[in-house]
Amino acid sequence: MLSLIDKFTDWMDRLAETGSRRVAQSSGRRSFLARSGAVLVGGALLPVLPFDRTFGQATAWAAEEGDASTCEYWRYCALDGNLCNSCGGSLTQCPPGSEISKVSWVGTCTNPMDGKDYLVSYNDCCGKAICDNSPFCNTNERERPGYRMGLHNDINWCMANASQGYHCTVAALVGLAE
Ligand code: ABN
Repeated sequence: MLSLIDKFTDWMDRLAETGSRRVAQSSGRRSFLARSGAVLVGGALLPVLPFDRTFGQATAWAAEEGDASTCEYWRYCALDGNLCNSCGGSLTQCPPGSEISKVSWVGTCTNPMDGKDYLVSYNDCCGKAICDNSPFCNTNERERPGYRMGLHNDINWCMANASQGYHCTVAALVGLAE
């Protein structure tokens, strides 16, 4: 008597056989070989193709130096707010209990390590009382007065969140400024 495993392997065999017969019937030997060749060559080339391997980790391509708990840190060049880094969060992550703002202010800062300009997104962390455990930074490079609305950053970016209380600000790299 056939065991369950034997039955299963029989079924798999039949499935594979039917599949191969169908492929063989619907295509000539040449086109079958050409297609298999293309699949093999494609598979071998895939790992050497030049695609972004950082998977969104901006710091992988920007050399870093400096102390991210002080206002002098290079990414904070256009910041107006408290540093989440000193409030239980990090340079890019809101402290527990607060949530990232839906809108942000984007500044352009020069990285002293490579001399290149980077776009930095300043997002406020919302829904918690202001964090007074951090220095208040008001560097504001390239910021303009309130009547130039799009260039003004003295704004609570929690305005579009359900809970609009301002807690602190994070600074994530967006990309190279061209
Ligand atoms: N973007 C920081 C902030 C929050 C409240 C008021 C002014 C600035």
